[in-house]
Order: sequence, then structure tokens, then C-alpha cells
Amino acid sequence: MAVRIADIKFHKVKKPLNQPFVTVLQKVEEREATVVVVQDAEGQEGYGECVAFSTPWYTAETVVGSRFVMDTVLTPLLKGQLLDHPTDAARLFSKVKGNQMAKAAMEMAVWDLFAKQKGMPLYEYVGGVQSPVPAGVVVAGSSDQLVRNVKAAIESGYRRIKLKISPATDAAMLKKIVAAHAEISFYADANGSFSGLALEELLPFDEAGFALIEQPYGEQEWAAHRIARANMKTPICLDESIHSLEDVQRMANQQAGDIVVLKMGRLGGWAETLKIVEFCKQSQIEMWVGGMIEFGISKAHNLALASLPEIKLTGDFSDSGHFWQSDIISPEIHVEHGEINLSEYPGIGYKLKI
Ligand code: OSB
Ligand code: MG
Repeated sequence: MAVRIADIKFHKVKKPLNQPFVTVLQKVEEREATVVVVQDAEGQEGYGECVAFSTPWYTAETVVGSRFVMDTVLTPLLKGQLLDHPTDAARLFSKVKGNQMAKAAMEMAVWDLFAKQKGMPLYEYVGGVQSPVPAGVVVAGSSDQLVRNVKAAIESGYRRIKLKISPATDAAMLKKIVAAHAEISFYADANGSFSGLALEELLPFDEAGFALIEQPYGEQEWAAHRIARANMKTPICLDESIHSLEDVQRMANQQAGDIVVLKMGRLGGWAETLKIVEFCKQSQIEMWVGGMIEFGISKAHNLALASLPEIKLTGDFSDSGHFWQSDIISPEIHVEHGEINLSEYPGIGYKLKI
């Protein structure tokens, strides 16, 4: 079954967060994103969401820069093409350097369109299994808010909570929080904030009872991650370091981590992500799906990814209402009893509401 990409449209989205999201990297109070709509000759639509931020604090891409690349570089490569398979999109984009988030947004829209043409939910189309996806939330902010926010998250039904850490964090205090909630899986995310520091700075967090520690060191600090992995009992998980299958292979070869965070925006889309899933399966590397303060289109793609049987760890899947007063999809994404049910409608299974 071939699909003609007859038209491509973009929509700007900009919404305030319910609460500022404060980490060592950035204080995020408002989120901008670009929604990509690809249309086939019959006017059927596939949706993607570009997850670049307004400024380059997390990755090098930005909302304005990625829009330029999508408009002037990627659209001419994709528009009018007759595709036999959704992986054709990534192939058409392969001569363009970098710009993974721009590529991912357009490529993901193509996958949604193919699943819709087949009349299948996207999760089934990519080989996922039907079961609710467990929800996970991130709790950021200062220590006085932390205890309160963790309590609120547990009351909302979350069974996996990610805490942001930095060298300034009181590890003993986190140890108490973790110990007080034996039924909850706690992850720690350092966002590279231990960059350049000695292993001793990280070791107190090894005693806190975390299920994993995410990205203690910088993107390119492979040796420091290797040393942490060799000397700590808590599994080391890489997020920012992973831009491609090659990076996952490097992590495995250098024994620089045990677990990878899959973010399709950071990886350039479904095709590269599915290659990584296959490699990790063969290499017995665990995976989970990460979020980036996303709207519902991106989250719906992420939910389909998390439904793959190879993905065993709980990802960043919060309720639409966690970050947003109102999401850009209908229905919104809801966490019930710590889980999210996958949509059974074709494609991502949600309507665009902007
Ligand atoms: O490091 O996982 C991260 C948000 C923006 C950029 C990077 C990260 C994050 C988060 C939020 O931790 C996770 C979420 O959206 O639920
Ligand atoms: Mg992270």
C-alpha cells in the first residue's frame, strides 16, 4: 500500500504550564511547539509534533530553527512523494544533517498516516501489544515543595516518580522520601549536572534507593559514566547522550550505561527509534520512553512506542492535566489507577484540537 504525501501543514502552539518547571538547566513557564499535519490525496491526516524548545537549553534545536528546516528543507523532500513504507520518510531526510526534532515531527506524522490508511491503531501498526501503559510523572522544584509534590503524585495514582537531582540536592532527604514509599519506583534525573565532578559527589545518591540514575554527567562524558556504572549499584541510564543507534552502541561497547531513555524527537523519529529497540533487545539493554513537557500529539506517539513488548520500564507519562490547563488533543490523555489506556482508533487515535 503506497501513500502519496499530497500536502503538509504546520500549526504553532503556545501554552503556559500549570506550574513553572524548574531544573538546573532551565525554568520553563511556557511551552511552544509546532504541530505537523501531513495529508494524503484523499485528505486523510497524519499528525506529528516538533518538540524543540523556544531556546536551545536542552538540545541545539529551537522552535524557530526547526520550523525553518521543516518549511524550507524537509517539506520539499517529502511533499508530493509516493511512499511505499513509512521508513521512506527517514530515508528521504537522511542527507540532511542533524535536526532530529524537525525530522522526527514530520516522520512521525507519516507513520500516523500509514496506520490510518491501514485502519489500525498506531501502537498495533508498530507491533505494540494491547495493554494499558503504566503512567509516570516527574517532580521538580525545591526541597520544601518536593515532599508535598510527591504526596500529590501518589494520591493521583502514579506508581513511578522521577525526581530531579543536582550536586546541591540533599541525598539523605531523598533517601527518606524513597524509604517512606516502598510501593513507588523512584528514578533520579541529574540532567548532566555532575559534569566534571568526582565520583564521590554522586555516591551519596547510590544509597538513596533509586531504581536508576539518569544522565549524571554531560552528553559526551562517556568515561565518567563508565566509572559511575562500574562503581555504583544503582543502574546508570543515559538520556542526553543518546542521539542515534550509534550512541547506544557506544554506550554498550564502553559499558557507560545500563539503560537508555528513548525520545523520538532526540532520535529523529520512529525509524531510528525502532532500530534502537531492536539493538537493545538483542543486547539486553533496558529502555523507557522519556518526555519533554510535551503536548498530546507527541505523547500519543510515545504511548504507542511504550506499548512495544520490549519496553519494560515505566516512562514519563503524565496526565494531560499535569502540565496543561487544556491539551491540544481530544479526548485528552488520562491517568486512571496509575495507567493510561491506549486509543483503539486508527493511527494515534486522537483528534487535533487547536
Ligand atoms: O531530562 O527528561 C528530561 C523535560 C524537558 C527536557 C528534558 C527532560 C524533561 C523532563 C520532563 O524530565 C519529563 C516529562 O515531560 O514528563
Ligand atoms: Mg532526562
